[in-house]
Amino acid sequence: MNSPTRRPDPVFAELDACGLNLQAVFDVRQLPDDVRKTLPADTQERYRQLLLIGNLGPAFWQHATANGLRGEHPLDTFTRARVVAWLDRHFPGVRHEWLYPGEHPVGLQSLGRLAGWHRPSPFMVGVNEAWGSWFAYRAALLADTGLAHTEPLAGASPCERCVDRPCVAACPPRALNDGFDLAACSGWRLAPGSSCRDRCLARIACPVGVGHRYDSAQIAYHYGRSLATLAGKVFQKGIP
Ligand code: B12
Ligand code: SF4
Ligand code: SF4
Repeated sequence: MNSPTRRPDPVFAELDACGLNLQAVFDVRQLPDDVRKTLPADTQERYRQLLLIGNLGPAFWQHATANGLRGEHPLDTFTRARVVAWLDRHFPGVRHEWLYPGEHPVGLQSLGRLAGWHRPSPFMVGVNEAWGSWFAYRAALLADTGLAHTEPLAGASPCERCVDRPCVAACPPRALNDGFDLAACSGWRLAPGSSCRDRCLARIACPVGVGHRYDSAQIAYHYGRSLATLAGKVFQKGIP
């Protein structure tokens, strides 16, 4: 699938082919100050570009799980291997530095907003008028590459003209009624027999981009990980 964020560009074909089908390329000198100040101090001397890579829809999961899920962070491991192979092929030996997955905290939704992928939703996962909420950020790295910079994806927030707001009504503890109430959401998710242990009913109720919805195994995997994080059973830096 070609990314809707750009005209088809053969340079990203290998990433598209494994479901890492969203790519944005930023000029590090043009990043706003609030993003730039979160980057390593020597970023501008060492790197020309920041690459943001995501997945839209279920293809990434299908590729990443084709041989089973192994290790502690199987999706991150898959992503790293594919991105490294892609870099080696197109930019052998290029200087680069991983921000995510990695130890360097970076606000992925802020970067997604700059790319035009992210619009805020009542349930805090980004929505996009073409794809709904069925996308995630898989990699962010600084690189001394000379790729064409991508234009931000145009489009309005689907929530602005959503009158019924079915996501809000679908949330059992009414955690979305007056802004996002993380304590109410978390409390409900952790309750015995909760209907949100392995899914977010609000997210599923959103009618936008249903054609890109993850399958139930992928939804259960992601929400199982975030539930474990909430329960304090695992400690992770990065994607829950
Ligand atoms: C901490 C975190 C959580 C915490 C949130 C607690 C909190 N209030 O801090 C918990 C564990 C609850 C969580 C859960 C989930 N998360 Co989360 N989370 C993050 C993480 C690691 C950091 C967010 C952050 O604090 N950034 C720092 C600030 C400064 O960055 P920012 O962009 O400026 O701020 C935004 C976020 O903080 C966000 N935010 C604020 N509060 C909350 C609360 C929740 C629940 C979420 C999802 C976002 C969110 O809104 C801000 C403005 O846009 C990001 C990854 C990242 N590195 O960005 C993922 C991220 C936000 N999570 C994501 C997802 C998908 C989820 C889950 C759906 C599980 C999953 N992995 O599928 C669940 C859903 C929530 C639920 N109902 O249970 C995605 C969102 C993708 C998207 N398309 O927008 C991200 C971007 C990870 C990724 N790699 O794609 N998450
Ligand atoms: S159901 Fe409506 S308000 Fe809720 S996320 Fe979807 S478009 Fe936005
Ligand atoms: S996970 Fe459940 S409780 Fe939390 S926002 Fe979604 S529907 Fe509401």
